[in-house]
Amino acid sequence: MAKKESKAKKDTGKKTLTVCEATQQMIDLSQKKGITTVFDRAAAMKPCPIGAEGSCCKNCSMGPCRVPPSKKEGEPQKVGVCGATAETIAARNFARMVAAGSAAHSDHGRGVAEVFLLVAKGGIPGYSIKDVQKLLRVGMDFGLDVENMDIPELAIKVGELCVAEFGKQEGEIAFAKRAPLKRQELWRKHNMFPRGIDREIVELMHRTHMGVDQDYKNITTQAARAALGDGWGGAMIATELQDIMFGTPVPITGSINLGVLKEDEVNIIVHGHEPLLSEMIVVACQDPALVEYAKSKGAKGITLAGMCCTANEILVRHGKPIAGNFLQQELAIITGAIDALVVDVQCIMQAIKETAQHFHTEVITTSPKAKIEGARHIQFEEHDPVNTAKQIVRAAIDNYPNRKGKITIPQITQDMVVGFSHETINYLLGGTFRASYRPLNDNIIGGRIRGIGGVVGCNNPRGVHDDDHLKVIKELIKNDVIVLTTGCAAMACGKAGLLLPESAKEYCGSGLAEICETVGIPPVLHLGACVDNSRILIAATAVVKEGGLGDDICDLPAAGAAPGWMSEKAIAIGHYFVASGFYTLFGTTFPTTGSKKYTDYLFNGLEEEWGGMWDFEPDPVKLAQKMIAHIDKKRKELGIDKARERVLMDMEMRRELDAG
Ligand code: BF8
Repeated sequence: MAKKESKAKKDTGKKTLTVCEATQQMIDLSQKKGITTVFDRAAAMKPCPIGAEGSCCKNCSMGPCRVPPSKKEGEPQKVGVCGATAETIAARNFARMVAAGSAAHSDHGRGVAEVFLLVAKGGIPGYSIKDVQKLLRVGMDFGLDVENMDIPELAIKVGELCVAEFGKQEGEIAFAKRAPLKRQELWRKHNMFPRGIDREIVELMHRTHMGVDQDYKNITTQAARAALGDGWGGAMIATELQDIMFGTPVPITGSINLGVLKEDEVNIIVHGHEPLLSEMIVVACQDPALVEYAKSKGAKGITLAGMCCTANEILVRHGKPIAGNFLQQELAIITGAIDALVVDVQCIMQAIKETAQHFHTEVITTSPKAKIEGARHIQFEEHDPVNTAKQIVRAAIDNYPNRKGKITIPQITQDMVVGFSHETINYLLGGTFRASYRPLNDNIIGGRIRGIGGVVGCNNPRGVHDDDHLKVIKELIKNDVIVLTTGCAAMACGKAGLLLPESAKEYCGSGLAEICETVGIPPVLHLGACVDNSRILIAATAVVKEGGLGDDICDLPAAGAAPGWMSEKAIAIGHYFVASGFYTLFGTTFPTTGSKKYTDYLFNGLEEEWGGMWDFEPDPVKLAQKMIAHIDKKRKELGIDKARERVLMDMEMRRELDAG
């Protein structure tokens, strides 16, 4: 194995950009070569302060109107030309982020559902039904008589029902009925139970059009309905059907960071989000004929690595290595070793095409929804994914002899254990003989585990790459909070060694360390890609249903965070977490601070109405401490705070006890 990830770069007087040594090496190289990256562009372009705080309305051509907070005492707060108040404008901007984020996940889910239906009808070579147990469970959730249906018939029915969830006009989306009953009642009471996935997004866009909904609370409620349609709808459909087609993840080892690339092999990176094509590229890269073809071009073989959430998908199901997270996409090209950078949708910087001009790298777009000017387009043909995948792999191999200049791959990788689906957590943290959440609940009640933290989301060059995630998570596990992670946050943990069981000894409080040692799990559980935040909703619901920790998600000693968020999808996820009852903190920046009234509503007002609420804390350690304070508040409300006091022993005390 190559050299392990080490601590942050030493202070050289320059602003620290990353705590990932491989990333730092490539930033240095990019600067030496005069190639601009996201880090340079972020330094050169400061965020627009009015836009950043949600105080700019550009929803009609009477504006754009700017309504920043009044600077002087007594100065009246500005309103838009139409009279829209700062809180209405902030709410509209926020809601439109929710709409876009929900649309992104849900369109991913729709694509998966459509392909699933074709597979169920027997129409696509290469795909199959791998997890029959999950298919049966999903069928039951739709109220189907699964006992009297054969598997092909059931799969077709499930496919049809999932596709229909997107365009449904009335009723309630099916998977939201998996939530605790009390939560469902609350959604009904507040008129935020999603009817159909698309409908809620369309209605949200309508309501935020000029001159429609002008009540910030009402806008926020519809934003919740759209976001819940994402978390308990589009994203959950994506997760469930991907699991059924490609297999539900189980713990598997993998490795991460730019060092997974190989100088003497054809290197293909799959970057983006939807696993439909990447699953087939995994297969194509193992095709003996293509491996031979690669050798005929002088390469020793083919290395396939992932980037961003596609990386999480092929990692958790196939153990394929991850080249890096969001902020490493241009840096991978700068190694000079990428023969094809294959992208589909979401989180793909347009800059990769420009960066690739300096090297031989071929940027290949594959989705009709996401083309890049100047990039080669090989369309993913869902009726024939095997051939599309082979065509792409062949293109990468053909490009291998075109490499020019020196190859510079940072010799840094880190091993990790990933693939903790809800089903696996149920099994591992549950009973040896019968899978259940009982032992997990008992350990929370007994205080060995103080609570559950969900730490997810992006990298943002406005902060220090990976640093916020790691500081938050280390503070949580030090205080016995077990962490569930997804997306680029999960990759930050992987690079830092937090996804290894051994890390428990080094970083955890005594209670959590004991559990991790006994069960043999890392203190930070990698649950997958961003659509797999739906797994956190399911896990939280399972904890509620197991009993002893309240009867709704908002009763749990749990909290969520996205310390380095940047995308609209993150806002959608945050809003469905809040509407599902979680206290949810974002770092870096918060998009409504231009309106104190609106921000107060999100941070304080919502708790009374929904049980969950938003918060913002740019300091990662303080952010973690706020999560812990919330967890302790919930422990107190549940009457289990005393239990924890009895087990509050640090490592020193344990050693003394052992010695005594
Ligand atoms: O969906 S964490 S930067 S890769 S948006 Fe994007 Fe953010 Fe990464 Fe995955 Ni999620």
